[in-house]
Amino acid sequence: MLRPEDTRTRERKSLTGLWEFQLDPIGAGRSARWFAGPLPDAVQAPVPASYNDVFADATARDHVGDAWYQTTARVPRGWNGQRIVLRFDSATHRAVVWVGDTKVAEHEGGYTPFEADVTSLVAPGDEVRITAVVNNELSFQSIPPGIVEDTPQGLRQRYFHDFFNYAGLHRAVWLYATPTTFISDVTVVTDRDGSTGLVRYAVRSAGEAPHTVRATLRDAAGRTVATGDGVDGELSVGDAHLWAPGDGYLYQLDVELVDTEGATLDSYLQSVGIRTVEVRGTQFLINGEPFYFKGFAKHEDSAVRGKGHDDAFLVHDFALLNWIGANSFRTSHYPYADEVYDYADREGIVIIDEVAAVGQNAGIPGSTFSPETINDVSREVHAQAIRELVARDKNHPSVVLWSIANEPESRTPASREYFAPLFTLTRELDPTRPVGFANAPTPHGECLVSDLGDVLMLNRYYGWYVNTGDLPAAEPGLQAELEAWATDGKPIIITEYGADTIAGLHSVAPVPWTEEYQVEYLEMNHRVFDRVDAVVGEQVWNFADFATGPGVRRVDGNKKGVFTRDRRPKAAAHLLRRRWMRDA
Ligand code: BDP
Repeated sequence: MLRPEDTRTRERKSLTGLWEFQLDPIGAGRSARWFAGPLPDAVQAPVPASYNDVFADATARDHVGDAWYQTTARVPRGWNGQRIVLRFDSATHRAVVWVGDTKVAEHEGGYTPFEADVTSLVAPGDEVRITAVVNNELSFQSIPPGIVEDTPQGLRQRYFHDFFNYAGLHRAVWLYATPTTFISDVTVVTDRDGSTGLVRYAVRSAGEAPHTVRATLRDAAGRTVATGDGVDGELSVGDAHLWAPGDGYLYQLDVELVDTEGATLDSYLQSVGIRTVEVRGTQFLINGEPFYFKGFAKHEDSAVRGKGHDDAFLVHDFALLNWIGANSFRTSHYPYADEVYDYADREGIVIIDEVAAVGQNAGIPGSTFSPETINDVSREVHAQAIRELVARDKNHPSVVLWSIANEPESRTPASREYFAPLFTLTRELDPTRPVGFANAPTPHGECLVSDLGDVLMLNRYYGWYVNTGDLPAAEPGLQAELEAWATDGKPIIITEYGADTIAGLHSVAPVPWTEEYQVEYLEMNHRVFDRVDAVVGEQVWNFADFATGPGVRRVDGNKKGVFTRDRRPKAAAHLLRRRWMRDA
């Protein structure tokens, strides 16, 4: 699905700002047709933002069920004769949308966009009422999974992942216009032949007017470097400036639909980074060069906004990634806002892109994947989430690896049966990128899913959850495990390692939760990584402290951040900076 853009033939209008908002704890609104008029008892809420923390009460924070958003928007006068589309960049975890009294969209999954052609329902110059009911309930058939319990005190949401179940309209909402004959999709795959860059493109279109496709590739200075005709083709770029980690060089592909007279019907701009990705033996190669992942697993998380996208945090977080010498991060544990990938493309930051399949581990052996729990229906929801992830992110040069789950139960035949078709699907959707999943502490020899991946992504906590506070014992344990995995002959990326740390808590001896312990913990891990050749990356859990549900192991959230929630460095940040800047 293409992003809304302003081009010579397209225009978009952002609907961010304050919307009318109402919680619906008893689920009355759908049958009472709240979409058919102003919400009965609305307050205002910001879009984008999670609704949980913006109000000063527990009702919104702990809400389980439907929440209603409504706005009125004036359709731009100039959009006569155009195709008009309403797009939500995300609605967590699912939504139904009405324009006026008409239902226009229904979407499952909280982290990918959806849209509806509303041309027949709106008139340029007129005002329209847009209503969305957003639901945050998690079940065994949702991604991520959870269980809603009906208690005497009301509905309670349980889930198996370690971050707060923020919900709402976390990203932008758009009205946009395209011509009625329009470009519906663009796919770009890049390769290289010596110093020549190859850009293979495929364009899909819809609409009545007869047309052909013209493609013009321009370099960053705006000079045309290649042109092509036809719905698909291969463009050659002599002496190409490759996209590479730390060098986010982008070309622009100007795609046009051209009518029989040669006039432009529609135009869409797709940025292109020319690069290759390959797994060879235990190496992860970008442009044929061995790449070592240095960075973090992150979260979309900040005070007040929750998971609401914020450009200031985007730019600041990337500034900190640069400062610390990181070259990559994983979008743990769900696809992030589109803006994040655009910015990573231009900043030359590498992304492991993860679908929201986190917590597929009910903790009871044998119970996770079963007809009564995570079953065939769940797998189809999961498959659809992968389809939407790849469709949205396939053209980003920053994305080098798909992660199709985080820490699922992976030692039973049922888990293998569940995952095998999902690996196949991901490779069919995108044969150009490797696929993996983040393995929980399922040891080598017991994991029945890891061999399905192209890389081994390991989340390991020796010295924290294992050998707590005992780094001398943790070190050989970690080393022995990594050496065992290395015998598989695949690259190993340590996708999580970390220690909870209260900023400002100090001790002479390295005691868990102190800044000193986090430093020594990381140093111990690094010694081991450096001794195992197959390790091609280290991503610390986590970039910053983040909110979680309540728990006896969580003090105001998860404190494994190298930065605090407001992005101040802990001592560990300086250690990482020294290590990661060493060979920068
Ligand atoms: C890992 C999970 C991550 C948690 C982390 C932790 O992948 O989501 O937050 O552990 O416990 O198991 O801090």
